[in-house]
Amino acid sequence: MKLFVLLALFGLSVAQHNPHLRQGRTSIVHLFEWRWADIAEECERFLGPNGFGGVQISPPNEHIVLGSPWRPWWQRYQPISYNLCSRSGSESELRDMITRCNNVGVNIYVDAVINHMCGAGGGEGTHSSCGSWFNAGTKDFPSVPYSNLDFNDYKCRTSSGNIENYSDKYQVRDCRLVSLLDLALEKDFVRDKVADFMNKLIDMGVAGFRVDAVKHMWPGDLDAVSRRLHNLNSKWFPDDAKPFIFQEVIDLGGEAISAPEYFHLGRVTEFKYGAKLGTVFRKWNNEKLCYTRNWGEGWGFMPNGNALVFIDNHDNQRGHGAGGAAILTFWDPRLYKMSVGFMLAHPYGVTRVMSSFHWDRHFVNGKDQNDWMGPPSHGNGSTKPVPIKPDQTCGDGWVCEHRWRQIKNMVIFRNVVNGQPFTNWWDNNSNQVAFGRGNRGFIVFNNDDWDLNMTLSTGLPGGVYCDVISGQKEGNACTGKQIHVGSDGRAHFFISNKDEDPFVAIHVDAKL
Ligand code: QV4
Ligand code: CA
Repeated sequence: MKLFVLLALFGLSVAQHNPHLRQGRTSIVHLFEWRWADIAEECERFLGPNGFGGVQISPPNEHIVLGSPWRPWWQRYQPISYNLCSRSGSESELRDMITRCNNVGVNIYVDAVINHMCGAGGGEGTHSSCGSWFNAGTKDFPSVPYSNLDFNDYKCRTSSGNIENYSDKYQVRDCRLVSLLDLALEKDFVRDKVADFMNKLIDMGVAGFRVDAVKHMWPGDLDAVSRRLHNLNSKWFPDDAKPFIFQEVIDLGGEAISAPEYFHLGRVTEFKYGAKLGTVFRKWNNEKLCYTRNWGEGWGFMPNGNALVFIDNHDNQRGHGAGGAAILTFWDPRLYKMSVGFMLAHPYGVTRVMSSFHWDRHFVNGKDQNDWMGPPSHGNGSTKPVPIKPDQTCGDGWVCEHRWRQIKNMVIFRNVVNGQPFTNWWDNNSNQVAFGRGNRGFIVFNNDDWDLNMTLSTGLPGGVYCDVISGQKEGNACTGKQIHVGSDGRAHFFISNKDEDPFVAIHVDAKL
């Protein structure tokens, strides 16, 4: 009987670790600050056809609107209500996007901000994305409705009311994160409101949630919310499918709260991944690419089945959150493409690709003064659409890393090698490495300051393959390097350290 209960609990929790990706798809892309109308188009014209599995969207609920024309991107992390109108669009646009993306096999994951409402200094009025009245001073949010009874201040013991010390877990969970009004998730009323919000989205067809600021909430409270959640909409998902939950917990070690406290509730963001891989590709701290032979759990990362991995996110690409200067971003395109390629080729974790907008970086004493800048916008503060140029890249300040040929092709690579083991490792004791994924794909990196010139065992069937980094297979032609794999599975690779992208990737779907 006990065993049965244990198994049942285990089954329940494991369900929330499954992203329910469809048709052999494997990766999620974060379309940071995109409008719903643009995401719907992108699902149909690009993400669906190129094998992307899902989109993490920016918070869809009503948020504070700050200044004119200031409007920092982070205003969306200050909820005013759970009405579904935001900087990205209206509820009907949101619903249309979810339907259209689902219909082409692309899942939607919602960024759920449920730890807090707006900052204590957010004032009074209707400066909110749906125009709802609120008063941050008296903690009144009538369109939820929350009142001052629904916040944690009575439990917080710091004099400022803010989190002052991350080695005190009570502060971290019961006090205000940078003054954000902290919700009393121990109350059934608050749990019900949060679950209603998430259930509305589940019923609309989303596949799960990136839960914001999870370190700042008690696992027991999250469990109570999670038990209230509906199964996914059976129009697109299997019966009894639970929403995929991935929790933002920054755990680089050394704090009172650690990632394993949340493993039973869903996956957890593995922030060590990008911080370490950035250090390796930058060759800082005497790191070398050859040390990644045991990449994953061997590097002290969380168990594979718990991890959601990424090179950078919307915080640490601009100095917020964790990871510091080691984090690679689109600002360092050569190393960035290599590290994203490495991540997508490697079997560890559920992978998330970042898609950003440009902003005017302006460093003073090492700090970017413009780390607040919001998405490309019109004069009235509304977000600009994402125009697609004839060469398929994006215009108007949208970076669209996910459309870069090398990254898009590695998303496809991951689908092609899905389920295959990590095989045929080779390294030169320095920064040249290669590995395969069973008999489906093979990748070679040269991050040394000299050429790579080697014959390697690929594990692939003999034939001519098109490198999907320097080009790609188009019809029966190859626009990049061609790699000849012998009947013994061996192939010769030459990668100059001066190549635009000093890595090569081949897979069975790019065989000529
Ligand atoms: C400031 C001061 C406070 C002061 C207050 C007075 O810092 O000490 O009390 O003014 O009014 C913004 C401002 C911040 C301001 C705050 C409240 O940057 O200076 O406080 O608003 O007005 C994003 C941004 C934050 C932003 C927040 C809310 O990164 O800068 O704060 O949105 O708009 C930790 C957490 C982790 C978190 C990470 C950034 O453990 O959970 O920090 N990451 C997530 C999101 C992130 C988001 C939040 C959490 C909050 O990924 O984007 O913060 O929802 O590591
Ligand atoms: Ca809290």
